[in-house]
Amino acid sequence: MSLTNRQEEAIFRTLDTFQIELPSWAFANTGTRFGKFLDPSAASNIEEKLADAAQVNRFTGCCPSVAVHVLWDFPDGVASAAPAAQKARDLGVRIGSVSPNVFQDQDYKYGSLANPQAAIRTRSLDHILDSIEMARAAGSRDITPWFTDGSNYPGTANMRQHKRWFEEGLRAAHATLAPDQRLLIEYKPFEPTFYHTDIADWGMALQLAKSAGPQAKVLVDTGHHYQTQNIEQIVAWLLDDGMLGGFHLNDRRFADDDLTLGSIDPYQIFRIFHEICLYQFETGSPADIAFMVDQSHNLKPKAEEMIQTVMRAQMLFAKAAIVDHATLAAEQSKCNLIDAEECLQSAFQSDVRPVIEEWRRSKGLAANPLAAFRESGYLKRVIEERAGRAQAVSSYA
Ligand code: AFD
Ligand code: MN
Ligand code: MN
Repeated sequence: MSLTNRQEEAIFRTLDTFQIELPSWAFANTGTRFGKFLDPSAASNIEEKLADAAQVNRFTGCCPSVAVHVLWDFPDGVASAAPAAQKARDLGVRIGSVSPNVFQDQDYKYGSLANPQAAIRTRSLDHILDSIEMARAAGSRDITPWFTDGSNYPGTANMRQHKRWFEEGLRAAHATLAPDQRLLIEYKPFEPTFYHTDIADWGMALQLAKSAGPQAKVLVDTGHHYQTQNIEQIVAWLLDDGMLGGFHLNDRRFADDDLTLGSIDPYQIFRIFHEICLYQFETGSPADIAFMVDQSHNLKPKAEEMIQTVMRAQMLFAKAAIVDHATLAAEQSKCNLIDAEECLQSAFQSDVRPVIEEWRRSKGLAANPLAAFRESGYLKRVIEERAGRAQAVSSYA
């Protein structure tokens, strides 16, 4: 069934403003704890990551910013931030969210902001303050810390003390934010700690954000939930509270698998996007949400997988944009359960691809960004340029 004019206009309007941020780490060689298979096209420094991300933006038209990890992308700290930002601008993109890294150094073995040693708590706070400085130097708004603090065995950590250390540390970090910056607090139920994680769910992240200050919000990583959790309900509550800062988007089969968005459960992502479209319909104002991808791929070609992710995100958001909210509300008010569900499902089942392709043509973009990227020869060129640095490894890393 073809779409109505109203639906086509809704898709055009949505795609005109829908932007999604790419993670620098998705373009580099990553892997699992069982090792990694090196990709000859993989980027190995911020310049190459930005170049690859700029190609994804060139063909999709909706990825103007690149999320960075300070230890991996700003090796000289603040001194690296401005040159990286300039390189990004030269490529037609910009540096997006800045992730501190308080989980890799040996010092953080027993935690960062909640480490029993005050000196390490101070060290991790100083790193977060430096990251806020780097974000400012790069012209970035969002600082997105993810903490691995927690414990693996009962009795090995005082969970209330950890809570208080986090309240203290995040309040101190928030105090140094520039007026236009935000601190987006991410949560995750487990991994790499397995008995308790200090910021384990949306409630803890919400409470810590509210205690940190008015520029702190919650970051929802779609892979950071138990299998049966209703993520769209969490999104609805955070939206209603003005506390949803943004997303790390990915899909998962078992845990935080960081798979391609919509590859396992596209209906769930559609329902999340529907809550955002419904909020915007009911409030009449756009939700100020950062859509970021957080995926890392061991097997798929990196830039192609990013284009695939972006195309899927546009498709699922376009489906959410055509839900008939007035009819849905009317059916809900009369408890017409089947009609209400069918109203939502009919949007999800609609094939929005022809209209998206029309929107791309109207923007001077190729109707199929993946095909256009493949025809561009970029991948072949960078494989030649980056040759000689990667051999597949079969042993555990
Ligand atoms: C891992 C963590 C978390 C974090 C990301 C980037 O689980 O999602 O945001 O790495 O640091 O996926
Ligand atoms: Mn994440
Ligand atoms: Mn994750």
